[in-house]
Amino acid sequence: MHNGKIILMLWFVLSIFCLGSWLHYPESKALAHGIKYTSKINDSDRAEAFLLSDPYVADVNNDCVVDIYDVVLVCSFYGSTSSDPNWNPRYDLALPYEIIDLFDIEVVLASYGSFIESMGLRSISVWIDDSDQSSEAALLIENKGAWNIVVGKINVRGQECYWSKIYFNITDDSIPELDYVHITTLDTLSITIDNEQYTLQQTRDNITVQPGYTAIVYIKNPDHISINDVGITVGTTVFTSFAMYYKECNVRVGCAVPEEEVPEEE
Ligand SMILES: [Ca+2]
Repeated sequence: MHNGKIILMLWFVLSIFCLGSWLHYPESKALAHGIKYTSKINDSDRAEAFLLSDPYVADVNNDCVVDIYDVVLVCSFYGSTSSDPNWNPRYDLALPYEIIDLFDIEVVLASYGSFIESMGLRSISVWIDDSDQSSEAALLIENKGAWNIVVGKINVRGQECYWSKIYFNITDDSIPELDYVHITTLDTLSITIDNEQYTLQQTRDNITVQPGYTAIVYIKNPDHISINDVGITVGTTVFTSFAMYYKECNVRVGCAVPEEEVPEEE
C-alpha cells in the first residue's frame, strides 16, 4: 500500500474513533450477545438500537484479537454494497445492512484491543467409585485459540474445587474421552490414555493452557458427591481470565480399569 494511502487511512480511522466515542452508549452492555449491531442515531431510516462491544463480531480476520488489521480490513471495503462482486457480508456488522459504512467500522472500534478466547470443554464426567464410594470428576480443557487460557477456578455443582484436590497434565496430544481413574494418592500420579503415560500434577493458583494444548483434569471428591447422586445431573463451571464455561453431565458409577489387562486368548 502506498505511504500516502496509509496515512490517509489512519487519519480516517482516527476520525472514526472520535465519532465512535461520541456515539457509544454505556447501556448497550445490557443487550444479549450474538446479534447484529447499530448505533443509536436519530434517523428514521435506522432502527432504534444500541451499539454493543463484541470482540467475536469485531474480529473480522479471525486472529483472536481486535486490532488495526480488523479496522483496516473493514475500512478497505468502505462503500461496498451487497450488489458488488467483491461483497463480503462478514464486514457488514451494523445497520444499515447491505452496505459497509461508518457504523460497521465503529463496531470494530468498540472492541478495539480485545483478545478472544477459544476454549473447548469436553469429556466431562463425575463418578462415584463402586468400591469406596469416593467421588471424582474429570474434564478436558482445550485451547483452540491463539492466546494462553488461564483457568483460575473450577466449580462442580456450584462448589469451588480446591487446588489441593485438582490434578492435571498439559499435552498437545489428541485426547479421547477420559475414563475413570481411581485417585489414591495426594502426590503426583500417573495415568494411561491410549497407551500413553501422563503424569498428573497439582498447582496452587491456576492452570495455564497454551494454544493448541489440552489440559487433562481430574478432581478428587468434588462437592462431596455421594452414591445418592448417581443419575443426577450436575454442572461443572470452568472460570478463565475472560469468561466462564458451563457444562452438565450425569453422575455415574466408576470402576477402576485394572493396571494390567490380561489379553484375550485367540
Ligand atoms: Ca483480528
